[in-house]
Amino acid sequence: MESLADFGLTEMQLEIKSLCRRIGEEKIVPVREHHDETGEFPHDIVKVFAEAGLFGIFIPEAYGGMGGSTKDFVIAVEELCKYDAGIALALFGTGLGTLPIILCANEEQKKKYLPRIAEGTLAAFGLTEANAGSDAAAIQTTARKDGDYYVLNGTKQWITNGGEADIYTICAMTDKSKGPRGASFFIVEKGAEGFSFGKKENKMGIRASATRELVFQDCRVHKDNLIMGEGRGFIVAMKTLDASRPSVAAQALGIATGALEIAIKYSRTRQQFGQPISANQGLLFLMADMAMKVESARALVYRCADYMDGGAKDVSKLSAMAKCYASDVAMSVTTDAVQVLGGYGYMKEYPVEKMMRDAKITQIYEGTNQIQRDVIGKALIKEAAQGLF
Ligand code: COS
Repeated sequence: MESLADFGLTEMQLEIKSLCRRIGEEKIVPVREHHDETGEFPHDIVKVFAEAGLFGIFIPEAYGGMGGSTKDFVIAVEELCKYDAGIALALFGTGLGTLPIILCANEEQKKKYLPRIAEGTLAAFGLTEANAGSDAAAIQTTARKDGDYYVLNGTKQWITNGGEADIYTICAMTDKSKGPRGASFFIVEKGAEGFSFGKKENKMGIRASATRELVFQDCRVHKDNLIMGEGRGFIVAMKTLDASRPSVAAQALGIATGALEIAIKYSRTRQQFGQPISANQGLLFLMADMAMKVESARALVYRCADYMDGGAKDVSKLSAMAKCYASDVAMSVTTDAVQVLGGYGYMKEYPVEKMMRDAKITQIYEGTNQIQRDVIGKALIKEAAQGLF
């Protein structure tokens, strides 16, 4: 569905959109049910993403990428997620895993890792643990200095692209006594001694995506792979999440748009009482409300991307707003889409029930929507205290 506003998309963004639409229709739609049912990782589609250059969008030109903007990436993610948010997650989960390197790594680290990722090597972000989700500073994984190396011990949980990615950005405590100021970020490669993969999760939605434990048992990581310096890990994590939340917002927006399109098309063809069900005002108004929510979420997500692309540093509030609002919209719109399709909507014959399951995670990961509201609320109080309004 074309948005009422054109949002001033550039030539390049329109090209990205149509490329992703083609990949969605031709490559993703025929296999999405299979991946949803089996939970099999979509290696073939990842290759398609790589060949189309989609991994290069978020990598700066100097390191072999396209040097695309946040908005370029948001548009790609939105479009792909109209078709399957779990499959597309291989791509933007890599974006999340790469952000600590793009935003905070030194020149050597960038030169070593970013060109590989631009070509389609998967990356993953390892922060969460069994007892450290919203309370990100409570992580227990440790990194003990030993000569030129750090020795990592601990287990990361629910890691997107876990087991499939080759490059991992991992948060571990170099000094537990310092709380958030004792955390540090490391780049760890698959195959490193003492690094293995644990339980693979069986999920409600985004089932094509691999979500797995990462296990570190005396895993030695060279000090050259420390990002930014000891004690800066929490800052790396927060900067990364601020920058990546618009991608989750775009994922939610894509899911909502996909479900809305299916609901509208279905309502024109499904006949009851001798007329299409779209002739009933009850459903027509419901779809109008769904469309208003999607349109306003898109305006907020694009506004956030434009703000970030303008070089703004204080992005936490807007990025949290975009993620929180778009994901709440996705949950509500997909639930209503199932309602429009009625009994058919509840069956696997149409993908709206899958979209409803996929939407749920967007309210939970990369910071629950309760955490987003906390971030937004605290930012508002800070602005008031600074006399900004
Ligand atoms: N950017 C840069 N620095 C930030 C920051 C941000 N957005 N938010 C906090 N910080 C800094 C603070 O300035 C503070 O630094 P100093 O110690 O130098 O003063 C430090 O980080 C700790 O901040 P704070 O005390 O606010 O930390 P809290 O433990 O209260 O946590 C929240 C703050 C809840 C916002 C944070 O833990 C969070 O985002 N949690 C959700 C994590 C998440 O998204 N998990 C999902 C898994 S990852 S897919």
